[in-house]
Amino acid sequence: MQHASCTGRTTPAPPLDWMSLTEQICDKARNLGFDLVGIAPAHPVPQFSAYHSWLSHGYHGEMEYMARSDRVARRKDPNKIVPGARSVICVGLNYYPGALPHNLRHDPSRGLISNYAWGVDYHDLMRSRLQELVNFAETRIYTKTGRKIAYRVYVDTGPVLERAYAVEAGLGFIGKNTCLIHPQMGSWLFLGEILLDVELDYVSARTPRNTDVNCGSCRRCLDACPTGALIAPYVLDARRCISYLTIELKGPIPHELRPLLGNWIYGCDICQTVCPWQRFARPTRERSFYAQGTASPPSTAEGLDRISPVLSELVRMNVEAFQRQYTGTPLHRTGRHRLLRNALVALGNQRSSTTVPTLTEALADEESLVRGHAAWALGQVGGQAAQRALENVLSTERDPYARHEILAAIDALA
Ligand code: B12
Ligand code: SF4
Ligand code: SF4
Repeated sequence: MQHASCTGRTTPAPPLDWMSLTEQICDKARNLGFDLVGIAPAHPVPQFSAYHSWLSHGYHGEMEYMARSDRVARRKDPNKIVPGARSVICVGLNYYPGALPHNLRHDPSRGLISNYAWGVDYHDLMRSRLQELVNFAETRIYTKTGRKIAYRVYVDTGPVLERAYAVEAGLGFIGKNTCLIHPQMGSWLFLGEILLDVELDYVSARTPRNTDVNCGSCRRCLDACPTGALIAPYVLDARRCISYLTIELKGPIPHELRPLLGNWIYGCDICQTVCPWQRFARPTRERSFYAQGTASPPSTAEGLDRISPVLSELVRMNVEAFQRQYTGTPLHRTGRHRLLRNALVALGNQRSSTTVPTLTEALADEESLVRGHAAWALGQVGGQAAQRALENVLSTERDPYARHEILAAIDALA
């Protein structure tokens, strides 16, 4: 296995002890199961201006945490997070759980869930391992110097441009799909960091192995994105991205984008699946990233139903069933109502009259978001039964949003 770590120094060599400490940290990270590890100086990254421009165009949509001024300042300068920050230990963890069997991948009656979400939620898993890594470093530094260190551990949710630091640490390059790609592993990688106020032996981001490779003239991801969210190479308008629409967006999914979602109900893998660098991807050693009860490739019926659920069964799921099925996985974050919202869009896109009874039931759901999307789906399916179901609930529906959807669907059928 290739590690983008502990090679090719560009900064003046620090004292020998720190060099060996760096090597020990890298070894420990690998022993903890991380596939990639590297160290970047805790300087502002050159990509900060790209992030700034991204915000100024409003591409972050409703992700206000991306634009809060205190967060922006921290993304610009890690010293605002850890005063005196000198190093960023960056790790990558392969999450590839194998491919979905072909018949399920192409079955429109089932929903598609991004492969990063098939198993356990990566946030806690990676954070606790990074904590173990920093405990290890802290003990060694304290033994050598008697000094306590200041640090922060982040996985995804912190105010850090994770991909940019991963590049600086030599973990890979940024593709036109905006993902961090490792030339020997592809991009099915989670990232995490430790910011600390200790100057380690920085691993060069610019090792020959990683700078000689990039996307070249390829643009498969841009051409394959169903919603046109990759508006230019390296620029993603999150407001159009299926991942944002199905996971981050709290309210209704914009009408004009619903037909473009196909049967994706949680996240989207298209711009990565089409990428030629993914031919190097190998299934992860981390068993907990496989769907419960499955091996790679996923095999048991229970596991398959969880990662590729039958849509009409999913929209009948009550809160208890949702908790049973998805607690501990990333899907739990969206809550039942948003997962059902997404599934109803997928059912609308399926346009099958066999789904009318299920959609009619969903018109009585306790959540107006669900009722509204059920109405839209009935409008897409069409036919007399769908029309009758919509007209029947119009007199009793009191929620303004759901009423609006019902009226729009009736109009569409007229
Ligand atoms: C907000 C967010 C999203 C948003 C916006 C994504 C985006 N591309 O901006 C949404 C909800 C859409 C999203 C989707 C996904 N996300 Co997300 N997301 C984040 C988050 C929290 C912040 C990303 C961010 O800062 N965006 C702002 C843009 C401007 O920054 P950027 O994405 O880093 O883009 C850089 C490049 O574009 C580069 N750049 C810009 N111009 C140019 C020009 C050139 C020539 C070059 C070389 C580079 C370059 O500079 C930018 C700044 O660093 C990070 C975690 C974190 N704290 O960083 C995870 C993160 C990026 N997401 C991750 C994942 C796994 C996903 C999904 C795959 C999940 C899924 N399957 O649905 C998709 C992938 C979609 C995609 N193509 O990006 C991983 C990515 C791992 C990797 N290998 O890259 C991260 C790092 C989380 C983690 N800790 O593992 N995500
Ligand atoms: S995740 Fe899907 S919708 Fe988002 S940019 Fe990639 S292909 Fe487009
Ligand atoms: S699909 Fe092509 S353009 Fe897109 S990230 Fe992969 S190599 Fe780059």
